[in-house]
Amino acid sequence: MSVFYLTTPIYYVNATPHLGHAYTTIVADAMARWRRLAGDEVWFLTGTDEHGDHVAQAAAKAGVSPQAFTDRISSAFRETWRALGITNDDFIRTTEPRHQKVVQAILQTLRDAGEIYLGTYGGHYCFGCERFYTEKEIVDGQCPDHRTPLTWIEEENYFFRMSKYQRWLIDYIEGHPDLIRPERYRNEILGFLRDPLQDLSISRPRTRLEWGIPLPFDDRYVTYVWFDALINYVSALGGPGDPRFERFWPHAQHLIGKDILKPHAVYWPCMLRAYGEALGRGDDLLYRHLNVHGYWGLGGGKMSKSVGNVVEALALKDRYGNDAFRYFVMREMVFGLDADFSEEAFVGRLNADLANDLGNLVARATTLVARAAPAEKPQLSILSTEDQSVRIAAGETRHLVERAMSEFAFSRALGQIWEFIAVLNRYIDTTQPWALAKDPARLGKLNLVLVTLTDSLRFLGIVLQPFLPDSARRIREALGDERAPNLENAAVGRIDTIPPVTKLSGLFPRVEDKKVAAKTVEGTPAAGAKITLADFGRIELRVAEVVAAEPVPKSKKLLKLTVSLGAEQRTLVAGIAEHYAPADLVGKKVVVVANLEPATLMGIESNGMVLAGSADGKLAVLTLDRDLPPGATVR
Ligand code: ME8
Repeated sequence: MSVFYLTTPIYYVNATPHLGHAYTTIVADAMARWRRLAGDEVWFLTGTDEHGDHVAQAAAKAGVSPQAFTDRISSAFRETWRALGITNDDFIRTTEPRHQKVVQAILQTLRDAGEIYLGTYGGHYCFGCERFYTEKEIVDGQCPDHRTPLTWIEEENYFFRMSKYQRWLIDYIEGHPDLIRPERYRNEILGFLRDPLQDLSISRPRTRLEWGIPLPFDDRYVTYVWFDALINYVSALGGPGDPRFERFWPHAQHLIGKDILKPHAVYWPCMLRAYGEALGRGDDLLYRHLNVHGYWGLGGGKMSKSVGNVVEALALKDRYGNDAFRYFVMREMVFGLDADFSEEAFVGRLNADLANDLGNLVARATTLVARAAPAEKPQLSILSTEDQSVRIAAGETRHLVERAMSEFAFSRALGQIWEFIAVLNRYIDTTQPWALAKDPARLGKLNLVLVTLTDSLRFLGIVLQPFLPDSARRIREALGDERAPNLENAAVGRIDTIPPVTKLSGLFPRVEDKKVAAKTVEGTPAAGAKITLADFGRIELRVAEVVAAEPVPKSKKLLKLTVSLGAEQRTLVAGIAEHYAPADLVGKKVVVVANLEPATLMGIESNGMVLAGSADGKLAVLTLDRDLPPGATVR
């Protein structure tokens, strides 16, 4: 057993929770659950960052006091995490006395050690970012982030002697290759550290900002919000000397988005080093790992809080369920890289991976086992090669998932579990238990298949728990598996009897594409309403020749088509797989909408739409009744 301390960023309370916050918190939750499953002693912290200009301004705008405002938004975060089934052990707010006490103690220690001095600073300040920008960082005289004019501010402030740690920090990062991971972010920080590091201004005059933690040695100032916020990771454990701190801090791992890499990879290690030195603990206070993920975009654009749809994206959890939401975000984003969120991609995965692969497997397997109710005990000594290979695949899956999780590679971990699900679906197809059941001479064989399936579902009910907690629990319940889920039990080959099993179907109901389609075509006229010729003229219809066609993996309905429009070739995804074999389409001249916005379906970008008519379940693609060259206009 090992000890594990995991934190998320503490989120600003100037806006309500959205997809980005939810992603970080969900992966942190999956990781915390995974480590608990492995028997580790886990402490999982999240919380809210409540001081600073951002929040003071948002409260003023809302016409309420900062405290009332932060109380309200902080509760919204708590509520959202509760609704998402997040299993954090603590929730810290930076306005709590337990936090303020530790911040002030650290400030005093650093001041006494000569690490903090009073100096003058003049610079270009962005109120949105709450920071000064160097000449080099400014873009067209504006804040590179907000694209708003900067304000020149000159004032006396307290500074932390961060510059003196530059050499040490470079050496430390180089000596600890997995301190910052994935590697791209480590390289980014080492690149940044090639330029001279400045001292860090850690105070704000109260004349400008009241809403903060007063400096213990000069109450004309409050603490700079980043200096205050980073300390939450320590204050939530009570600070040095507290038994909880001494137990968990040596195993601290932070999880953040790439937007806040610099404070976590530069300011924070320097602060910890300075504090460690002042306490005579040297490098002992450094965190173990900084795990950095990429950014979610919406429909190819950058996601921003000012755009309401980031909040809407999170609302999809209510429409499709928590497990589906958790699955989608963890599977779709490769940890460390950026990803794009769309409802179409969400529904695509829900139907293909959850309803088809997992849902069907569970329904088929539980139906077979529940129906068979075998009286005889399976003879495990005569396992076939197929039965054996399922056991081996389970062992490998566990091993590969463990490896992926140790690297925070959530998407890869899920990919491995889904490969095992595919093995099981194939196992059912090959062994055909329904046929074995009809042949009294082969009941022994049937029992082996059933015990293998039951055991495999027990395995899935455990390894899926961190990712799909509700569904995993339902699987374990259907199998009457009352053991506490833990990785030790996650193996196939542990049971030699078939327990009574309850049929479990509809774990993930399919979402009819129509529902999504209905949503995405909002704004189009109702059926029967008239449109003008100009309306029709906005649609660019062209003749296209199909040059290649292939099925889209894991989709029953979709075909990937490569079409020629004369001067250019395009990829289209068409929902016609149930009506046409790919080979029948190649060489056909069809009609496509050529100016449709691109859409990503099952990970493939579709640039256009093939016209087809349908009636009574029959579908026909529109073709030409005499030849025209590809690219010809249709009107
Ligand atoms: O920065 N994609 O708080 P914050 C992925 N209070 N993750 C995203 C995201 C996106 N588009 N948008 C936000 C702060 N996040 C400070 C942190 S920590 C001591 C202080 C997630 O409310 C991601 O985890 O702006 C990012 O790092 C965090 O929300 C920023 O949250």
